[in-house]
Amino acid sequence: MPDKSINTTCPYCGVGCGVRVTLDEQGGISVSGDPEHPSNYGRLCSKGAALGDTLSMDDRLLYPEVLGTTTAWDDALNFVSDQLQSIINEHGADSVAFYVSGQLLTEDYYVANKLMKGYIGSANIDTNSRLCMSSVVAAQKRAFGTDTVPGCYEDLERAKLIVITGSNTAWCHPVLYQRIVKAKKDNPDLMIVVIDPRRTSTADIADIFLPLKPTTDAILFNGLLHYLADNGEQNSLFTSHCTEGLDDALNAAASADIASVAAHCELDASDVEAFYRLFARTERVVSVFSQGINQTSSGTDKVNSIINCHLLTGRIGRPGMGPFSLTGQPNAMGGREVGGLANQLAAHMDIANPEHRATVQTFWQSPHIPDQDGLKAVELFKAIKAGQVKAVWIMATNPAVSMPDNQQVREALSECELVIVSDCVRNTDTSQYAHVLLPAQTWGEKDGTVTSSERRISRQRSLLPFPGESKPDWWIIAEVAKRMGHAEAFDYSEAADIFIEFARLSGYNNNGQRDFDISAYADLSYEQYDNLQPTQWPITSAQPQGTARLFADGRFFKPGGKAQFVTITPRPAAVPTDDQYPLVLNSGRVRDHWHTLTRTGHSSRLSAHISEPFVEVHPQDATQFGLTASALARVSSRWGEVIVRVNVSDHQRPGSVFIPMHWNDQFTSRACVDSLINDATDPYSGQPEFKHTPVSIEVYEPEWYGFILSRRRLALKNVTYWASSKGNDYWKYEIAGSELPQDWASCARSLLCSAEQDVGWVEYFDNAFKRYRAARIVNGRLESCLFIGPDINLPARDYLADIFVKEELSDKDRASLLTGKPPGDVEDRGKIVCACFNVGLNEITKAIKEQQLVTAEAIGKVLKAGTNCGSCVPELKAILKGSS
Ligand SMILES: Nc1nc2c(c(=O)[nH]1)N[C@H]1C(S)=C(S)[C@@H](COP(=O)(O)OP(=O)(O)OC[C@H]3O[C@@H](n4cnc5c(=O)[nH]c(N)nc54)[C@H](O)[C@@H]3O)O[C@H]1N2
Ligand SMILES: Nc1nc2c(c(=O)[nH]1)N[C@H]1C(S)=C(S)[C@@H](COP(=O)(O)OP(=O)(O)OC[C@H]3O[C@@H](n4cnc5c(=O)[nH]c(N)nc54)[C@H](O)[C@@H]3O)O[C@H]1N2
Ligand code: SF4
Ligand SMILES: [Mo]
Repeated sequence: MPDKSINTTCPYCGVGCGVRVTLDEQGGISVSGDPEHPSNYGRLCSKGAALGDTLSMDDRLLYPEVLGTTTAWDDALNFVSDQLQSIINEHGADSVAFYVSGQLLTEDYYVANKLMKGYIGSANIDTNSRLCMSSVVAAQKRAFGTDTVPGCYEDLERAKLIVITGSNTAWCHPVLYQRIVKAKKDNPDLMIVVIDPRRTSTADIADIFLPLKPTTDAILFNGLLHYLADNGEQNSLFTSHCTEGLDDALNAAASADIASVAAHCELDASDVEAFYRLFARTERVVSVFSQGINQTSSGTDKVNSIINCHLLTGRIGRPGMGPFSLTGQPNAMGGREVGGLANQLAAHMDIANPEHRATVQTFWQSPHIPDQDGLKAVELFKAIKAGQVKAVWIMATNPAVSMPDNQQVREALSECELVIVSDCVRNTDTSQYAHVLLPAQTWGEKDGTVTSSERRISRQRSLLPFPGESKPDWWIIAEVAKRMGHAEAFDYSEAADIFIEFARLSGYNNNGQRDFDISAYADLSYEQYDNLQPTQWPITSAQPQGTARLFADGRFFKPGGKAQFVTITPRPAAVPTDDQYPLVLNSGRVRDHWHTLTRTGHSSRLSAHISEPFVEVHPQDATQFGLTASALARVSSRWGEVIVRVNVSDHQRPGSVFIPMHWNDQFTSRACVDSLINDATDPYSGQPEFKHTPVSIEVYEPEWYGFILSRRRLALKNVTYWASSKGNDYWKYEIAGSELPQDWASCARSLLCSAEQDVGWVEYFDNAFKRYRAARIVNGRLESCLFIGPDINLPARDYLADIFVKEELSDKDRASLLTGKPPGDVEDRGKIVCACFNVGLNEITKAIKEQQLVTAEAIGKVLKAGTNCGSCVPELKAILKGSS
């Protein structure tokens, strides 16, 4: 069999990169960027490049389980449909709910929404996009009358100014960041403004960096609106013909002069003015934004404050300009298209609109269509806790980790009568609460479509045979629907059937009233669906090649066709800091991990960059709270507490700390940041305030520190802190304990092996200095090792990784296991910076020093670091700065 190449789409972020997967004769797989895909033209970031590593993951959910027992599909599906139906019969349709995800494919999402809204007859389907994009949805609908991103990626290359607000593009949308970096290289006049309380890697390319006080963005953009109007930048032709509400919006911004903005946002007035001047004099400006804007309790207003500035200047719908919401998940946009939120109907129609309700119901010929919004995510879990919602079906999301105040979510799930979880992974924090587990196919197996941040619909294609009895999500939902008595409406044999039905609905009764229209696909054959090329909606008979930009004609989708200025009165965060909780907790992502680690946590390559949860604090705060780098800290809020490693960095604002969102109970003892996060939400969108919770911080001082490397995954006892990460041939555990054990030898045995495996030990004790080292060598190979000490000064971990690879240990290796020092001829690589080529910090600093390297390119030439996906280039530059 010759090599076979399949084009598909990356399952991680909303950039939606095209991926080319080559399967060789031996069943091997290689992954590269699809050079023809218009999202990435061949590029991939570290996560996309490592997709091959996550294909044969451990811990897959392979068979349905009901009440803890593996069952046949038929029994599991009958159980689910019977239970749902009996709860509905007894308590009504609103007593059941679906909680779904922007990681479902459009086809899965459409079927879930159809079952809940049209056939069960409730609007209780909400999605993790509530946590992610809902403020943008609400804001775009307020401004444009439709949830539409007007522009496209090419605008980033055609812009003269890119304003990046609340987006760590370098780490979260890395391929777009690379496109911006290239655009700036090609056109040094391209100016970049980065607005973020933290100095992230994205700020590396900023001409102006504004580290504003958290949550004050609406003040900054109200000030910009005022400045633009004052300085004659209003596009009067556009505002008078194409917009409404300008006067009120301007009145509300009247007091936002530069001095007061600078004072409120805690910025230098000269920097604010420089930003305003640049925006005023640059016609082609794109305003990119993401969760720093969306995830606050005033997120919807913040988005509108940005859009207002584009409406005032008429900078929308034309090349190189416009507000640009970056979508988070691979199908955050597709989910909105099919009406996956509790206040929407399919194909961009609204529950609140009677004509839309009639259109959808008639098209579906369904028994029901809700006329009231369903419960939004945070309300939904509260309603479960209150016993109002008695059954929930969770698909492709991990709410026990990712919801704010997740302790409440866990309690709600533990008290819920029926919890059904469809996932591809067996053990997640959420699956612990499931009565029914349904094994879903995942990326590489499933087949369908996703829509990227620029409205581009791309195919995810199946490449591999699926493992065990896993099934596509749409199939699982349709089978339950059939058993609930709706066989005809859910009679799909392929994903294509669903997509075609959806395409027909998008054109049904449309007549140009809804911009989401993909009716050109209404009559696709299976073959055409298979070959679908990445295309931006609307895709109609008039524009079968798709549409790069909307609103160029100044026509919007509000009644009367005009865009709406929204009057913005900036609001502070819902819960202010106080003496007890004086610091602002900010949370978000790291470069190489994806959300709750269910996939990237199993890749050693992706775990090398940052392998442990941390809290990042400014040096000033570190001094004030007595924290030292690499020690452990307890961070507490009114909602919970975590124990995490301390990073000290002047990239933080004083008074603010940052903890990543990824770590959870499968990987750590107590580091789930959402246990700290308040559950305040935005009043328009229901999106939670993940970026602002008051916290306190204190040193966490255990009696001992240590780490373990082990070939097997361990269930650790007798430690108060642990954080695990995947290495090449082992799992690494950073550990700490609050009590010294009576006897280290027996403690080590209880940590590392069962009684019958108790062989092969070599050990070293130094009781006076509370040091203990041990290794188990089985059949000549290192099976596990454990290093304990009284403080954080433990041996380097990285050289030990190389010992794990060896089939036979040398005397030197054995000695080094007990001395805790690399064998004389081995150097410690240091913390991994480049995940693609496994290049560590020590190697980089050494090369910089010895070879007098002054650019990231030069480091790349010598060590290859940064030359594949480029995601580490901002860090290489930071290292260069630090070593100059
Ligand atoms: N590596 C990686 N990439 C991802 C993901 C992942 O898990 N890992 N997830 C994907 C998903 S679903 C999403 S939604 C996106 C998110 O992408 P981003 O929104 O870029 O990522 P975050 O890290 O959540 O937050 C962005 C920035 O907002 C800043 N911020 C906090 N408060 C404020 C504020 O008040 N004002 C301003 N202006 N900024 C503020 C934070 O400091 C942070 O740097 O990433 C996508 N891409
Ligand atoms: N503190 C804090 N919390 C946050 C955020 C933050 O910035 N700060 N960001 C929020 C945002 S923007 C988001 S998007 C959420 C993300 O949070 P989640 O959606 O909870 O995170 P994931 O780990 O992506 O969960 C996806 C789940 O689906 C499974 N899965 C993968 N593929 C498939 C499939 O094909 N089918 C099925 N059925 N299952 C599959 C995975 O194994 C995993 O269990 O987190 C939110 N929570
Ligand atoms: S930027 Fe990276 S994670 Fe996002 S779609 Fe592209 S390859 Fe995937
Ligand atoms: Mo997201």
